[in-house]
Amino acid sequence: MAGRKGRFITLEGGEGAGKSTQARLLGERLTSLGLECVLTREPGGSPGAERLRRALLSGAVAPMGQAAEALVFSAARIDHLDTLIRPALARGAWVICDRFIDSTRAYQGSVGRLDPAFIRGLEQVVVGANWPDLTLILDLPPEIGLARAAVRRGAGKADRFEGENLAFHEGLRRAFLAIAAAEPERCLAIDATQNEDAVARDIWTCVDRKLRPGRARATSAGRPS
Ligand code: Z5A
Repeated sequence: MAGRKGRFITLEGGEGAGKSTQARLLGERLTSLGLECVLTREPGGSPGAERLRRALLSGAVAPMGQAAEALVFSAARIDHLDTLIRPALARGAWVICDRFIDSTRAYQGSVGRLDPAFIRGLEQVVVGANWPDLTLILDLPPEIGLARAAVRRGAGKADRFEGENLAFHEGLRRAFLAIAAAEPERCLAIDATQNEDAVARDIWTCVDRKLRPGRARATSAGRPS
């Protein structure tokens, strides 16, 4: 992307896979190297997109159909890219985003059965040149992820997606693994059944090998201010 000095990392996977936990741990590690790190999420991440998140997760958009839902996720993404992600990358920050465009491919595309040409069109229009440098797909059997999410939720109500059946979540797992297999340069599947520390270690190995954050720090420290 023109004017991009920072790095863009996304975390993807099913419900309760540990994306938010690992985004936080990775952010702490990058910050400890002296890098500016922006932690964000989708749907949401900017005030406008957070308003659309509430509508999407409440289930208010679902009756309008899969295509309408994909368009609302896209509207949220446009605002998020315009107001948060692109400016952060332009000033050299490392952006870590909990879910991004691959969630649209998996949820609305593969499982929602939207026409792949429609999904590709959204990717071109909404994401354009702003593809992640690295996408980490946290993989685990959906029963484990749903059980983790249920413990965390306690007596709270399941949202629009948490309430779907096991076959839906198994389809998602296959969809994310297919994305990882199709785009090995950008994506890596991580075994998310391990404990938090072991998952964080695998993620760091991958980030270090591909994006060399230590070298980025040395380069920016040597740059004239
Ligand atoms: N969606 C879509 O359809 N299309 C799109 O384009 C986009 C999204 C962008 C957003 O939900 C929903 O929107 C999402 C897809 C859809 N649907 N769902 N379901 P969300 O943001 O509210 O929820 P989520 O993205 O699924 O994340 P989550 O449920 O918050 O899970 P997580 O971030 O992967 O996990 P976590 O919060 O880090 O951990 C969950 C619990 O497990 C917690 O208590 C942790 O302490 C525990 N945990 C974490 N790691 C471990 C390990 N390694 N071992 C044991 N326990 C662990």
